[in-house]
Amino acid sequence: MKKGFIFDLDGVITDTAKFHYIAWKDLAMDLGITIDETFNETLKGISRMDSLDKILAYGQRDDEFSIEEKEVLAQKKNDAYVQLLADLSEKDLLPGVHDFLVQAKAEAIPCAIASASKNAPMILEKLGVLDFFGHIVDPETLKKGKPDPEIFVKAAESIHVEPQDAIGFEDAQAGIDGIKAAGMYAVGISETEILTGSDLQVASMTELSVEQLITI
Ligand code: G16
Ligand code: MG
Repeated sequence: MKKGFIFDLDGVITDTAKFHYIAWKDLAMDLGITIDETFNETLKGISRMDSLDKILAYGQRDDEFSIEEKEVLAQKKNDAYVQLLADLSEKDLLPGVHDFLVQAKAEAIPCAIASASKNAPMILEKLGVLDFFGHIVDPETLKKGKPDPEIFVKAAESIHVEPQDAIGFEDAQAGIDGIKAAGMYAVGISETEILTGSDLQVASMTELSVEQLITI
């Protein structure tokens, strides 16, 4: 029997990758670096500063900026990103998510968020689903990002569920690797990518039933 659910945000609950992409692409362009959608795939699930480092390395400008200058660049990207989220609402939930959260609540299964995004609380509020989550792990408290299991272990602790009794939901390979390293059951959600090591993969949450999953 499974007793708790742990969700990634971007790519599982909503698709904010397209907004991250616009904001990073504009910032990169200001720095004379051109990124495309294929490169953007490598930024999914990666923290803000690690994403900036990857972009600077890609443009061979990684040795040119001090930590303070990089903080300014990361802040500039985030300001643009947050502006792009202004109209985010319930209509931006990915298919099947709302129904799944309602089912989990009906079965009294606690839910937590394990996202690298510092904007997660604001995004969940705009999506109208904040109240479904018992806890949102603060990424500032982490020593290591995904694929390290730390964020998933913390999420399980926060809802008082043992890792082996938890199910993690992820759209990125680094996330699936983190869930498995934490000793949890991993559900991969992607229609385009094969998520290696996931215990179950679906194209969208519409294919999932809480009643069936908790008996695993
Ligand atoms: C998300 C995105 C990443 C982003 C990260 C940090 O991760 O996939 O592209 O860089 O959050 O976001 P922020 O700049 O808002 O703190 P996840 O873990 O929800 O897939
Ligand atoms: Mg994700």
